[in-house]
Amino acid sequence: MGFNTELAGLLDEMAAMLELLGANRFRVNAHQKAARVIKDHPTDLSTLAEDEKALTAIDGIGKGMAEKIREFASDECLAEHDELLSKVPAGLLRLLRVPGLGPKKIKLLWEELGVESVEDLRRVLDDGSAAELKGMGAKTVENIKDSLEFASKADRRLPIGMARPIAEAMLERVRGVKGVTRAEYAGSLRRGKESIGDIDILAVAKDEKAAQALGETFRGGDGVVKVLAAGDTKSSVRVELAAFGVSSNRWVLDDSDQTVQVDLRIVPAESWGAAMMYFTGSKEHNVKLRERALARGLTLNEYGLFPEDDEDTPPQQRGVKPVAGKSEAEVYARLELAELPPTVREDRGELGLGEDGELRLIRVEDIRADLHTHTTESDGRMSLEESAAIAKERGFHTLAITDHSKSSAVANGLSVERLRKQIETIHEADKQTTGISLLAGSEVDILVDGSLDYDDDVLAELDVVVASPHVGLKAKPAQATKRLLKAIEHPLVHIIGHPTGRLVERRPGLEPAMDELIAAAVEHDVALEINAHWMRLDLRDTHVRAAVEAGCKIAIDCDVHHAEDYDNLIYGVLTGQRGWLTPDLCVNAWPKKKLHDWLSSKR
Ligand code: DGT
Ligand code: CA
Ligand code: CA
Ligand code: ZN
Repeated sequence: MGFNTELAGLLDEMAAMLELLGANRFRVNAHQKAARVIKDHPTDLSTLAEDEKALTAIDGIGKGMAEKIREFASDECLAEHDELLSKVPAGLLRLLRVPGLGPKKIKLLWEELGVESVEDLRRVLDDGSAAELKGMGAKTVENIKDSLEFASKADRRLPIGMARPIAEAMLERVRGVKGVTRAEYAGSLRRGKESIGDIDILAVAKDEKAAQALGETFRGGDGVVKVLAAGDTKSSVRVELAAFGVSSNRWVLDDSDQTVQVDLRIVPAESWGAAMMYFTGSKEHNVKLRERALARGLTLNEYGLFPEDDEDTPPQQRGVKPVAGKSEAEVYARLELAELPPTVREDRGELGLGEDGELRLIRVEDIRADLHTHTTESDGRMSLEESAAIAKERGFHTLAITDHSKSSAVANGLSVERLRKQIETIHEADKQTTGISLLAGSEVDILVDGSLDYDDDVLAELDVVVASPHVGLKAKPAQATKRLLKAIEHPLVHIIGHPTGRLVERRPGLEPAMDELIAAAVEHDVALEINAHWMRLDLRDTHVRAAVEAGCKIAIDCDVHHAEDYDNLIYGVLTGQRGWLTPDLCVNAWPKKKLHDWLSSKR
């Protein structure tokens, strides 16, 4: 684990412990915010540890937090964290992972009933003492019992590529119910996050009867293994991944853990926009919107944007007419904001987006080239011709074949001799093919010392060089930085493929000083890749954002091995959008001539 991730984890724990100990809200929030900012920061903050000015310049980091960063960098621990740990039983931290059980309830259970572990919790739920606590009640107890049953599985997140097909299938069921006029998914999935905690679906039903039928269909469908909630407007189930043809064997550590939660909320048609905004989140983005509404004398909730007043009963319950709420566009417009795409709603400064005119982030239909694909020559499953046919069908003007290099023995990497033959074959095929340009490339291994797997005279014969790390992915950050910098500085390299080698929810990969890599990539005119495969998404969103801010070129490539890998493009594009990527910086979105000119400028 890298410095940022580790420190963010400690700060999150501190926030929870502070809350359990009854510290003031402000302190709790400050720790949560700092954890989030640090986790998302593209640079390894230990490199800035002694530079208080640079640290405090980061939004969400004050003097106190800068000192903690320095302390963690020098001592590898935080005295305050240790001190808190001595006051809070360790078991309470585990209880925080039980869905529906926040610090408030845990505090109550701890103080009133001495609950300090999952076992204690089970006992007080079963013997009825929990239900007698003020603010608990039988229903809450039932909910916690249910959650507890799945608690061990609850902190696992599903990669977006596994969650999305399930959401699409559930949507299809929901839309098939008579009287359902509208249904979409919201939540982190709509925001295009790399991994998904649960799937959130919103629907509109034309009357009560339709709503009831909808609930029944949703809860009774194939693959539903557990119903967690069955209310008039909200249902919640767990579904089995396998029932949706989603194979999880490589992802799930625990064999029993093969399910994901799906929430359905039925919302009024006139609140559709407000509800989509609320349940799309992120929570932090919504907080910013509510503040903005208040500053304009308005109040925003999941039912709409209302004129503000100081009554206790929510406006929608008093028949107050909203000023906006039917569509997201209407709500954003009334708040004097551009209609922000879900992918940027993360409270990373997005309210300023589109202020000065058109907001134009990268889209799937902008992509006209793939520059990182494999064929049967190495570990791909398609021939050059098969792959070219698909690329052409997609309207691409260029396809580069980049099979593995000689060191990748497991991937049947090409010897120099085989590569030279392949270059000839590809150039010949290019002459025979109309409608698409075929380029001869290679995905060259970046060896552990940063040198490349072919000699320069061979590399110079290639139209495209993608240089990627495949082994030695546990190297220390400083070594990783050095290694990748060397590849970026190589004059024959066009693109750095999956720069960190991480796998979503499975392998952290390298943690180089991303800002140094980005600066070098700008200087040497190298593009950094967003590998669009949902198991990689590497660069990740926060890296893309830093790269875009520096004006670094980005490549979005599918790393095609199978025909269906072309369909992963959407995940790369969503990640690009989350990094505010515009088409002008994305080499795959360039017209053919511009792309080919750039490629040949390195020959
Ligand atoms: P996930 O499921 O962990 O990947 O992340 P999300 O963002 O899908 O979160 P989820 O499923 O808990 O809730 C969906 C959205 O609903 C969330 O992004 C914001 C909204 N929301 C849910 N609960 C709350 C809440 O207690 N307060 C506020 N302000 N918003 C909430
Ligand atoms: Ca969710
Ligand atoms: Ca949810
Ligand atoms: Zn590859």
